Amino acid sequence: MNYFNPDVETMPLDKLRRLQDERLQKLVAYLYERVPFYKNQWDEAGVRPADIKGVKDLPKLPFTRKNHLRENYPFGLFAMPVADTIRLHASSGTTGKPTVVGYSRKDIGTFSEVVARSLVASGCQPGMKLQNAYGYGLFTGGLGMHYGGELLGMTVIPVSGGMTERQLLLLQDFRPEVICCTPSYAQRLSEELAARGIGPDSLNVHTAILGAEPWTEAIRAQVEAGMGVRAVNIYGLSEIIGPGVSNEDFEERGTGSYIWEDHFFPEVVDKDTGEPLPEGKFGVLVFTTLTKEAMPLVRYWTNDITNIYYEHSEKRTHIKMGPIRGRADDMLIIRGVNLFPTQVEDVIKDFEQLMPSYQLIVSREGAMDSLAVKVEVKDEVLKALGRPNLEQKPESLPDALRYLYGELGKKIKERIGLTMAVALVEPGSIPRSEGGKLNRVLDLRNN
Ligand code: DLL
Repeated sequence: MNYFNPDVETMPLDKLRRLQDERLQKLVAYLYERVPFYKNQWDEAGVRPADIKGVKDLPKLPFTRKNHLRENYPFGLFAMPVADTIRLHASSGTTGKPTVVGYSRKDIGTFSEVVARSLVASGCQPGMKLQNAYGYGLFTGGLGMHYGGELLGMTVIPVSGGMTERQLLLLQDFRPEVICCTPSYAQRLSEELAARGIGPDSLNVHTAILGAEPWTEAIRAQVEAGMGVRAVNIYGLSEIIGPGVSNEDFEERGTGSYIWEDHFFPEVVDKDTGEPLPEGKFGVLVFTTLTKEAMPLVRYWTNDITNIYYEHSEKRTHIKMGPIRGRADDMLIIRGVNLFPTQVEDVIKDFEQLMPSYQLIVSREGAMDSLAVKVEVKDEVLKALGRPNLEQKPESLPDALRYLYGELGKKIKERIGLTMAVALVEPGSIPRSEGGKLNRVLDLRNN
């Protein structure tokens, strides 16, 4: 099958717009009646539900932000009694209380369908086995992919995250065609396969569906070669539903992920002013859930930075989003320069001697923030140089590595505008994913 829901996925845009407009009108009336938070917020902004005729009127409504969820913890934004929901999930915030989301039976149906659409876009078919290495539990990744896989008619292997030995055993013995996990964990698995001399040809897996954290083309190349797969992006967030808000098509890899916009209406807005930005421009991604019942969100400020465009949407009519450049709240401000970790990753990927594994270390000396990047040198490069000890001073290293030190620092300065201390390290020495999301920034400033 080419599509899980061909009618919707290829619906002409004018028809799709009408569907979104109708759904949005119903949604605002529903929320105004049921959720005091929205009533108060919209009254204050002087907007009545009747003013919202369609998605073009969305900018009249205020944003909903993470702190609104926190202030209404745990169930204050629910639009139905908790007793009528059939599942709760939560995402662990970096600080304090988790963000809680609830699902009605219809919401779980929607969740399963958008994941099933995402799986087909990724290249899955009924009958294939899916090794699900996203964590099961309050995190939406595990159960979200599980239900979508079952709906599609795949055979789901609910292994959950981590447990590398077991993942490798199942990959070899159960011979799944598809695996899903975080990109950092797929990197880890690729490296473990290589370390054990398990060639990707000896496995049956041809597709890896990666998401839950930012990743890059360099990581795609590493995982595709290391596991012998096509690596496809899946994006989502708990507040909106979980995984399956958008997904790449396996034949259009690298051109963006289709947003299932009949359910999740996207906008991209300026991160400082909140003004809607024209198609293609980078800003904060904002979603309105058009069909959710238990906890719909209107203009939810995701904090994720990306762009959206209809260009390159060949197989479906829905809009695409580019890769997430970073989160507005992950943005480091170092000596006045805004920096997303992925910008450093972009520089690193231009050096074929380096692995796409890196760590940024932020520290403070006196009043000055300082930044260092640790990056791994490829094993074959070190081997060719007779395995120099990387702990010695850069000046005493072989020319090729001294040159690398200099060039990397120079390119970072040129492209990002920051001076960064560089440390080249042995492959495997930077922390790897234990199965979940990996944090590539070590911020020592508050210690
Ligand atoms: O990470 C849902 C998910 C599970 C998506 C499995 C994909 C696969 P949360 O834990 O609420 O939900 O985290 C959501 O993770 O706002 C992004 O910052 C980031 N994120 C998710 N997918 C991607 C991706 C799940 N493909 C937050 N690329 C989001 C970049 C991603 N960042």
